[in-house]
Amino acid sequence: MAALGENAPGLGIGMVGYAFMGRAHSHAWRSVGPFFDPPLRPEMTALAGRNAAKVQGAARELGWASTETDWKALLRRDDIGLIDICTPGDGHAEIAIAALDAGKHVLCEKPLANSVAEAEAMVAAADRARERGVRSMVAFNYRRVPAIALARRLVAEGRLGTIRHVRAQYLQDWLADPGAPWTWRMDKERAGSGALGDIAAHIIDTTQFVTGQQITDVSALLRTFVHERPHDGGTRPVTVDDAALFIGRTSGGATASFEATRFATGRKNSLRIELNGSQGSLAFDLESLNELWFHDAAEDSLTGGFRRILVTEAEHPYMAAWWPPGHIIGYEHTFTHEIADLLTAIAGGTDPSPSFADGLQVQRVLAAVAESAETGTWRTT
Ligand code: SOE
Repeated sequence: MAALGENAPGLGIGMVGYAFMGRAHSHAWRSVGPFFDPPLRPEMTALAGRNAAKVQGAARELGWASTETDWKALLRRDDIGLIDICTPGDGHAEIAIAALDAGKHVLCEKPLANSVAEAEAMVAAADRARERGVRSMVAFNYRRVPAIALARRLVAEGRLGTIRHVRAQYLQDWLADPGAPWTWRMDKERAGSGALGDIAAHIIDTTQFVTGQQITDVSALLRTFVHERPHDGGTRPVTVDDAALFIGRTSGGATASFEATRFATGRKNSLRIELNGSQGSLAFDLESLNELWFHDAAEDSLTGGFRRILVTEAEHPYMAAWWPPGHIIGYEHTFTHEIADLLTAIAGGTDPSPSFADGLQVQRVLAAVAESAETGTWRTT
C-alpha cells in the first residue's frame, strides 16, 4: 500500500529565519504530510540565515536538508518552489516581492509589513504573480484554531443574528518586568510597532475573519510603560508601544473594542474574543483553545446561558485529521492547519486565505490606530 502523500507531487520549501516562528513553521512542515495527506508533498529543502554555523545547527535540529547564508540564493534554486518568510517585519517586503517576482509561492509571517506602503507593494507583487499561477498567503495562524473557524461558521450561518458588539483582547505579560531584556521586538525600525503590530494585528484579523466584516474607523490610545531595557551590559531605548487600546466600528454596524498588551501580569497568551448578536453570543480564549462558549438567546431563561462546546469532534474544522473526540490539540497545530490549507489552495490553483490583500487591510487598521493615538482623533481605515 502506498504511504500517505507518496504519489503527491513534491514542493521544495525554502525558509528564511529560524527563531520562534521558524521553529513553529518547521514543526508544521514536518507534521502536515502524515496528518493531512496534502495534494502537494512539502520537501524541507533549505533554511536560510546569515550566520553559517547557527543556520546549519538550526537546520539539523529542525529537519532542513540544506542551508544558505543569503536568502537570495533560495530564489535561484530550481528545487525550491515556495519561500516561507519567518524574519522580523523589516525583511518581509523585500523578500516577498523578490520571491514572487522570481516565480516562488510565498508564505509570510504576520503582520504583513511594517507600513501600509510596503504592504501595498507586496499586494501589487502578489497580483502580478497570480497571473502566472504563483500564490501568496499571510500567516495569521489563529484563523486555524478549530474553535475560531467554528465561530466564523456559526456567525456566517446566522446563529448570532445581527452582531452588535465585538470585545477582543490579546493579553501577554512577558514585558511586565522592567528588567526583561531588550529585543528586536522593541525596535520600531525592525518590528514596525510593539504590541500593536505583534499582537493587536491578530485580534484585528480574528475579528474581521469571524464577523466577515471590516473595521472601518478607530479611536486609539498607545502607551509605552518602560522606555529603556537592558542590552549587552547597558540599555537600549524602547521605540515601540507596550500596549494598544482602541475602539472602532465595523462595516456591518457593530461596535468593537480592542486591547493588546504585554503588561497584563498573569496573562501569558490570552487572545480573547466575545461577540454579542441579536440572537446569541460567542466567547473564546486562546489559553483554553479547544473550547468555544456559545449562548443561544432563544433558549429559555431557566436553563439557558453560555455553554461550552468542546471543539474536538470530527465535524469540527480540522479535527477529523487528528485524534478521537476529547483528545485536545495545541498552539502548534494551528500552523499545521495553515500549511495544509496553503498546499491545498496551491494545488487547486486557487488563492489561499488570508491573502496579502487581507494583510494590507489589517495594516491599514494598524496605521489608523497609530495615527489616531498620535492625533487624538478618529481615523478611518
Ligand atoms: C510574541 O508576542 C508572539 O510570539 C507573537 O509574535 C505571535 O504572533 C503570537 O502568536 C504569540 O506571541
